[in-house]
Amino acid sequence: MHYGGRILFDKNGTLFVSTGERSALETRPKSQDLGTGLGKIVRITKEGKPAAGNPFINTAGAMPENYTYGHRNVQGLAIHPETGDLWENEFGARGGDEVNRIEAGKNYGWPIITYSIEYGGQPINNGLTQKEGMEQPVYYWDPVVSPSGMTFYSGDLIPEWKNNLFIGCLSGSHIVRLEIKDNKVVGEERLLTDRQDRFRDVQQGKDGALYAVCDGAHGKLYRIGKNKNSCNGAPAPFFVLYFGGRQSFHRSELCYFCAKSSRSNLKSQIFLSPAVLVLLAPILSKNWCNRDFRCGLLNAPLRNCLSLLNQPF
Ligand SMILES: [Ca+2]
Repeated sequence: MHYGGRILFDKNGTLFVSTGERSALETRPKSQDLGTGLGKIVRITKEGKPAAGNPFINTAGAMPENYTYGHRNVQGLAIHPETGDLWENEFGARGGDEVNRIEAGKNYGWPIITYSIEYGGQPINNGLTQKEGMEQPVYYWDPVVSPSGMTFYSGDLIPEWKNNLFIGCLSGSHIVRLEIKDNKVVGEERLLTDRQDRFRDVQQGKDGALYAVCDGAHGKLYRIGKNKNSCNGAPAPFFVLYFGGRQSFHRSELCYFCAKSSRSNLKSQIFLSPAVLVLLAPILSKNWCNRDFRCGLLNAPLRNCLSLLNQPF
């Protein structure tokens, strides 16, 4: 429980790594202890050394790798494409899942301040939510969504989503889209709420579409792109292709549908066998929806599809 474990390179090749506080009452206070690596975001070189300029390098007793502290379980890291700021999401306990903008050396409060309560219902630290010297979250959820991997959208395929933050959600079973202005969240939409999948990560592909992976016995890879044409009269619908199965297509289903957004206003939904869809793909791509529809996706094992993701290495 609560190992964090998200990693992200910045444009200089410096590595951010998130660590959890292990979810136990006795390890929880370590989030505030700069002498440990629990409940932190650390910043290191490719060789594993503390990165130059780290905020606690000259602090007695502090681990020089530490970059920020007071985190519970950071599952998402992403860099804003315009500001270059690092953002994160982390789990609260019951209530209080957070989105934070990360600044070097700052204390993000756990477990001194939080908008969550214990899973059993008791307050945490007498319900304290604010304290001087500790950062407030940019945004938080109550009830929780269990935020996981996330990315800012910087592609050209869906211009209206530029610089929006997309977060895969586990217990929430959807993808959150956050509109951000002046470092504040000004809008939230929940995508694919009707799929009932646990979204583990969402990343932008080289083609400008978003790709999301789900865990569970029927793990799926979703591709979310924009439909250039109107489908069934729906204005500017989005096109979603997904396939499921246990790392193969033997148990796959393919779903092909158009919707204005993630909401359950599906205009059409057709289930086809993979073989049939491969045959139809060139026709569908030309006449139906998406100029970037790729047959290759359908023939490739899941691991090859994942290699399409544009990981920032
Ligand atoms: Ca916090």
